[in-house]
Amino acid sequence: MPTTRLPGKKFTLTRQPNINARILEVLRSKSQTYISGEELSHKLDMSRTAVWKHVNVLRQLGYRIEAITSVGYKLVSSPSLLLPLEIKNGLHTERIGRNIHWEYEIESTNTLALQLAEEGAEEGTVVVSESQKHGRGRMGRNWISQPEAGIYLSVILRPSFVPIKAPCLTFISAIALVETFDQVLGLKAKIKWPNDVMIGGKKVAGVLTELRAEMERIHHVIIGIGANVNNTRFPKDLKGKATSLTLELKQKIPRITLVRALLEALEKWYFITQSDTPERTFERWRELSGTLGHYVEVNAGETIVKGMASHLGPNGSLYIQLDTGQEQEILAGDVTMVAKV
Ligand code: BT5
Repeated sequence: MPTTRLPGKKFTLTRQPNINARILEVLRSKSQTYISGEELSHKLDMSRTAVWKHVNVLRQLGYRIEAITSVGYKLVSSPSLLLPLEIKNGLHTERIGRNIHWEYEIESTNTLALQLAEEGAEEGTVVVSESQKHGRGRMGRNWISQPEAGIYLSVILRPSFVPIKAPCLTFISAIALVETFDQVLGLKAKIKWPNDVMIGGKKVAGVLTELRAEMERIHHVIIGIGANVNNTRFPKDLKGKATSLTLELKQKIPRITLVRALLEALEKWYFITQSDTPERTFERWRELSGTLGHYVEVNAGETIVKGMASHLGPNGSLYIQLDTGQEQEILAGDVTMVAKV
């Protein structure tokens, strides 16, 4: 199926998402047969000309809809883009993803999500894009975003708990990613502190959590997730350090199924952090961790620390047991597994 290319275009469907969703719903309810223009116009309460126009908008977005004069319309296939209509079709969440903002190309989904959050976007709003011009990592680094290959999305949360529980929010995204890869693909990934998702020692996904808070109250949190799904190429400096799901499984991966499962897992863990102690989230993180119990080198900006990654602090920090036997707390940094010499 040819892929729809809409570089730089705003998402036409966001203007009338409900009508287009309804058309798809009716077409999908009779996927084996043609549905007449008359029946469609009756069910959707619009003229046959209006039906035709909407069908054409859907076609521009990559839906293959056959139309035969005097017979009717039939949905043959859907695009592989992460369109809100596709994500929402079969998404079982209460809050996350009720509102989805899609762009073909964007500077950074986190930047737009921050802006929407400032403007009052509702909790659970998702910003998703097929490609990012300046995908952001932590500490001013960048995130390579091959168009239509990976998942680049941000979720706006407005948790009611105190900022001290915020580290849980970083951890739940990595937990949700690992659970999703396992549930959908049977792929076992591990978390590298704080929230890199690794397969066979190579990074497959990363999380950038940005928070706006006062001492007592969180205004909003943006959880930005980047995952390499059908990515086949990486820049030279990432050779041997990055991987993708398709490279691991040697097959094309349905991104939409993954996004749905990811949003569902994220919501499940978000609700757990709301209702339970941080320990429950920390416990799950520890189970999925590939860092704890290993000898590591941590680049913490000014200093390099070597030792055994022993445990997490209550704020999500990493404790390293140095060769001297002393413990050192790391608040932020990059962990590399090394051999003890
Ligand atoms: C992260 O930062 O891993 C967080 C990445 C978050 C990206 C998402 S995409 C959607 C949302 N919108 C954004 O603008 N960002 C979020 P960090 O731990 O700092 O890792 C960055 C480092 O990972 C880079 O310096 C590279 O070394 C490496 N890297 C960059 N792109 C990569 C990729 N596609 N796969 C694996 N490694 C990558």
